[in-house]
Amino acid sequence: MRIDIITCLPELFEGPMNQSIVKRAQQKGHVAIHIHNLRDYSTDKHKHVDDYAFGGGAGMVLTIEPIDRCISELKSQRTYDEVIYLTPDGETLKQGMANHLSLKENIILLCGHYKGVDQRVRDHLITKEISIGDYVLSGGELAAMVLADSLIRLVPGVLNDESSALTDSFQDNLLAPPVYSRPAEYKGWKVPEILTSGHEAKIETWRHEQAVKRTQERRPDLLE
Ligand code: 6GU
Repeated sequence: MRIDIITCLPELFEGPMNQSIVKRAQQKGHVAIHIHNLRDYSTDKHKHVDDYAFGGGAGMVLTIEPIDRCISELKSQRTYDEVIYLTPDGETLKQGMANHLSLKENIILLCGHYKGVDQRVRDHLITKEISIGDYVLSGGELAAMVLADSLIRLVPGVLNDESSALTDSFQDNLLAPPVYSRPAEYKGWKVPEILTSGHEAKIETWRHEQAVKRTQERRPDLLE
């Protein structure tokens, strides 16, 4: 999978995209992440990528020209399955959407900023609009990283069997069951006996029961 990210703040991606699972996924060749600085596609001498909104009102708007130039250049090099705009008024990201998108070959993520982007970008260049939840972030960058991380861990080969994405919370509309590690007793706090019993089938049943219980208590909406 190849992910091209278009942003005015490329430095933000340096840390999160170069650690842990996402770093290893790139090193192993499962994913390639390319960050593009929108300013590099501006033609004016001050490298502006935003301007005042027609009709007035507070806040600057990302203009269509640099965005179109960047997306057109990328599209001339390969075919993209989706051109995604991260925006609070997009469709809310859920595990099902992540599963679906993780099967794509090439995607572009456009990070908005300021008061948003010229509507013509959304009407003519974007194929999908995604939000990561009902709250407002200062820009689409953190949302793009959240989306990218959620996709990358699902790409076959990225996770090993032990940390398989299939046992994650939400994967079957259930939250994950509690987990424990050594020591079996600490300050008198004991690990549930079943987990140290060695009965594999019983442990599986227990884990499923715990997952259902936790989901009923914390997220009953997932069971509806
Ligand atoms: Cl995608 N962008 C911004 N700016 N805020 C958000 C968001 C996206 N998703 C939730 N809040």
